[in-house]
Amino acid sequence: MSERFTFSLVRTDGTARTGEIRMPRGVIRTPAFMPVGTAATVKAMYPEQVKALGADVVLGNTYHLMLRPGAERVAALGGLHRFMNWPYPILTDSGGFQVMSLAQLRKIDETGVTFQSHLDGSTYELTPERSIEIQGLLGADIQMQLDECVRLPCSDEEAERAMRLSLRWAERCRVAFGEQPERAVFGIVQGGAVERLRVESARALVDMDLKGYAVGGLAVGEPQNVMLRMLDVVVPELPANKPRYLMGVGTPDDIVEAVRRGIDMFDCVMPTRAGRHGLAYTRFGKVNLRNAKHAEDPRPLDPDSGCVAANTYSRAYLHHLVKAGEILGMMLLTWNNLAYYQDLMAGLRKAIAEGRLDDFIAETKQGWARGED
Ligand code: PRF
Repeated sequence: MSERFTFSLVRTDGTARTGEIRMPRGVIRTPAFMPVGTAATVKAMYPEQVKALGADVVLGNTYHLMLRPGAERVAALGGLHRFMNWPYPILTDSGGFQVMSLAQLRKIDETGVTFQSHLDGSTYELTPERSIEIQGLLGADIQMQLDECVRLPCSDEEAERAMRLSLRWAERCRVAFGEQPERAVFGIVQGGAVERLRVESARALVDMDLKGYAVGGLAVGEPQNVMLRMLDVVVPELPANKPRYLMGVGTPDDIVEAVRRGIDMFDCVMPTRAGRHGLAYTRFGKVNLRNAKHAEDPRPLDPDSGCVAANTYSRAYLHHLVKAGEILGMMLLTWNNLAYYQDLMAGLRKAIAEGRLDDFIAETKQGWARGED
């Protein structure tokens, strides 16, 4: 049974939309949050658990997997889906962003980026063509163009140089990807915090007729209002009939505000990383389980959650596990956090379908502000 990669809108509510991305390995209900599975694992979670929470897609990383265990080895073992026992859609990031944040001795030029592995110092080269080749070897259903993301704040000249390089790399990725009806390669809008650069980047990518568009280079040090202003400028340039992905975002508040502005897909390490550092996301805001005030608190994180990690275990027990550095503490808090993020996305999809997104967001924010003590 082969099915082409398609996106269909189910309903809109203002600028926000809910829809479905279809491909042979499954359907992604949007707006979607993609748990991050950098090294072929969503850290501290079983794949079965990730799926049961309602995640339709996970993210993998070209950079990490090319270094270890290596893309050719994963391909020889039947691809990333089989390797990690996640038979559903996988999106892979292209590697450029991770090279810039993790690798040593990076050199970026027209050809691509050369860098030394953060694992053993050996030298690698990542070109747009090699990035697409690796993502193909992994078997990623949605592949990302190689791009250059600059940290903010930066000069307009620097933002423009990186944006134009990213456009040339987008075209090389499009050619390298070729015709693959069952899969997609997405372009990435860059341009720093400069509105005219963002518009130019979006228009040039739209001219390439890619199957989806990401907004990159945001949530890299700028205040939230700057990020949201860039979305207000970029989203109207993107075609309504293709998915839009805001990369590396974000907090629950960032997500609801981006959904309001028409973003369909998100990924972020926040729920998984925070879970390994004693932080729980709940309907009533963040709870730091390291805090001594939880030591004798018999209440669960959220008795009304459908997630066992949230509705069963006491805060006192979670506090103990975190203080004792027990693995189960990380597992339960990661589980709770991904459940919270997936429930939030389900709530957003339902609210859009019912035409009451603004009310849903207002109620959600009231819960965060209320706290619970
Ligand atoms: N480009 C790529 N991956 C990314 C980003 C980007 O700009 C970001 C920025 N928030 C996160 N992940 N390729």
